[in-house]
Formats: sequence, C-alpha cells, structure tokens
Amino acid sequence: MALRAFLITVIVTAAVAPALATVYKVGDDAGWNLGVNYTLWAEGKDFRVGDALMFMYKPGDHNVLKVNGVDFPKCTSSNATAIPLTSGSDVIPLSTPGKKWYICDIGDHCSEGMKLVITVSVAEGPSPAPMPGWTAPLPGNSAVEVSPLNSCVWMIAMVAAYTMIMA
Ligand SMILES: *[C@@H]1O[C@H](CO)[C@@H](O)[C@H](O)[C@H]1NC(C)=O
Ligand SMILES: *[C@@H]1O[C@H](CO)[C@@H](O)[C@H](O)[C@H]1NC(C)=O
Ligand SMILES: [Cu+2]
Repeated sequence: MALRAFLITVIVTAAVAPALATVYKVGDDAGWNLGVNYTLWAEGKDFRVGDALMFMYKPGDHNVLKVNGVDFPKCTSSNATAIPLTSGSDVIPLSTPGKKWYICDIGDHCSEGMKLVITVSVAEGPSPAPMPGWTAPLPGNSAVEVSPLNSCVWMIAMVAAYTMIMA
C-alpha cells in the first residue's frame, strides 16, 4: 500500500537524518570575509564531531589558518609548520571535540574580525533540537545550515514517496 510505504519512508528518513553530518558554511552567504561578526555567526550553533566547516572566499583575498587558544586573541601563529588553507572553498572536518580556533592570516584581517572560535562536542548525546535536519530546507533563514547530506536524504525520500504514490 502506497501510503504505508510512504509513511515508513518518512519515519526512516527522520531516524537517519539527524545522525548525518552538517557542513557549516562559515558566515553563511557573507562567507569568509571582512565585515562579518563570526562570534555572532557561531552563536547558538551546535557543532558536533563529524560536522565540517566550509570557508568560502575569493582565493588570494583571504586564507584560513588554524591556531591555538593562546595565539588566537593575539592574531598570531606560533606554529611554524602550520600552513594556511588558500583554495577559497576550504572544508575542514571537525574530527575531534573541543575548542577550535581559525584566523585569516592576511594583513590585519584577523584583528579586523576574521577570526572564528567554535566548540565542538561529541556526536553522541542529547541534541537541543530533536530533528535538526528538518530545519535545513527553510529558505531565507540566515541561521540555516548548509547540509548536502540532509538535502540528499530529503531528495531520496521525495523520490521514493513519489514512486510509491505513482505505483
Ligand atoms: C560580535 O558579536 C558579539 C556577540 O553578539 C558581540 O559581543 C561583539 O561585541 C561583536 N563584535 C563586534 C566587533 O561587533
Ligand atoms: C602545527 O601545525 C601542524 C600542521 O598543521 C600540525 O600538524 C601540528 O599539530 C601543529 N602543532 C601544534 C602544536 O599545534
Ligand atoms: Cu582575510
């Protein structure tokens, strides 16, 4: 029966979606640039191990350098071997819990605001929203997380539902 199959698809999707990783586009539409308050951007976001950050900017204009908590307020890097990311679409997987610090290493960009500190928590455990994946399709919300994986699950669910209804 198509309706029953559809409901099963919805339930399975609901169960799987929250477990999938979120890719956070840093700064949302503003990207990784001057004139953005990244403290404000990170506020209220629930970064988990398995999620990723995506820094989007014009290559050459900026870069992304991971620093430690001592260097972060000083906008410096004491790690001589650390190499900044420069591709303009840098994806950084959040593979361990704890605080992570990132700065733009070009000019005075860091002290002008191009610095981001986040706290990553373990993937397991209680989530503040029961199904964070379901908020992803909302348009026009600056707090919406970019999540190709969730979108993919949604698409599969839609196609499955459509196929079953048409069958
Ligand atoms: C950025 O936002 C945070 C949190 O709202 C605020 O405390 C801080 O003063 C802001 N920084 C700037 C430079 O506006
Ligand atoms: C310095 O940077 C390198 C390369 O990114 C990294 O592997 C290493 O862990 C860093 N060292 C410290 C002390 O943060
Ligand atoms: Cu910069």
